[in-house]
Amino acid sequence: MTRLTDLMPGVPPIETPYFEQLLPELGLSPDEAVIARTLHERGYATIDFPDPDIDIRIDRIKANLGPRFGIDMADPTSIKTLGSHRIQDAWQFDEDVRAIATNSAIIDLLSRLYARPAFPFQTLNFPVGTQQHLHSDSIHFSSQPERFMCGVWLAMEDIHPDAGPLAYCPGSHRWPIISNTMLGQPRYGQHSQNTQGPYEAVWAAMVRASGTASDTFIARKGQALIWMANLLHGGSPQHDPTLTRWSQVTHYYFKDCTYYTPAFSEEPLGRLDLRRIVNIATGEVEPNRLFGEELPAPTPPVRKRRWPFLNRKQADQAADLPADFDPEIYLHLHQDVAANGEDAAKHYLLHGRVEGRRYR
Ligand SMILES: O=C(O)CCC(=O)C(=O)O
Ligand SMILES: [Fe+2]
Repeated sequence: MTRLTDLMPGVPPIETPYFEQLLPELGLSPDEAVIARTLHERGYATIDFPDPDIDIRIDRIKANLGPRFGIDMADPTSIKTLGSHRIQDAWQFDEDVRAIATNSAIIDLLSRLYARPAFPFQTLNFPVGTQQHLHSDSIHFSSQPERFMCGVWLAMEDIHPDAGPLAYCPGSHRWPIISNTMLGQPRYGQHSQNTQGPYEAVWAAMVRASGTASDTFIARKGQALIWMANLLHGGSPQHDPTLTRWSQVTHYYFKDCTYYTPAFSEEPLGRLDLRRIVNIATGEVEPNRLFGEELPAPTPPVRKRRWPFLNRKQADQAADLPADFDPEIYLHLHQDVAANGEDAAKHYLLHGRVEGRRYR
């Protein structure tokens, strides 16, 4: 008999309408089945991060990344919200960030929940709350087939309710994935600073219409929350600016998909803003695949046009500039770069990012 899991390999088992019936096929322990059911029904699940060394890792990460944020962590009365608020892909220079992202128990669990091998592709480290608008990651990094993406948010300290805890809207993973087609806005190739701005009013309207109250994750240090591709989440307002809210988010994709940014795509016209995804566990690029066929690698022209100072190889390897990157602030923060008369964006793309330099 055909396994239910094989009926639609292009839908994650935990997102299928016949989830309960296929659950026994996933090879989960009773505890894992509870996680699967919670994900299916609510779009998120909390776990204790499965790493006996997690406390030591957290201490080392804070010691390594702390000074890069330009925040006075030692003084409990200092304002923590003024400095830089995130470091993307610190796994490139911090072994503990990388170890958390590549935790084998997490990868193994996700791989069984999604019936495809999972791999981490991006890390974000935050010392304070993000106060980000409720959003779905689906517009930033999605896949074809869709929904093969999830986030794992790790609390790196006990989270205070006034520190702007992670917020999320239970059940919203089942709401429509909003696309440019729905919004009637062509946006292919138009990378803008405000990627998710055009979608925020729609998400807010859906939340109001559903009557769903968002919840916050008042986590203990070492607890983690898994969110599914389309779950609305964000950072709640930080009421006490002297508090920190240390966390690490790792985003995972699954093998044999096409990885792209829907915010800058027009899917029905075949215009996908393909991503060049590096698997953190192997350091290798994961090819974009669909129906077993490999799609051509994303062409650098968009990047080359945006950054004419990069040669082809550099443009291929460069990540995106952070949406809130401001060249003036960057040069102000890094007098050595300014003194050499270097271009701020070029320096950041080629060196600053990997060195974990602040940019705001
Ligand atoms: O930590 C937060 O406040 C939200 C982070 C987030 O939205 C993300 O990493 O996708
Ligand atoms: Fe997000």
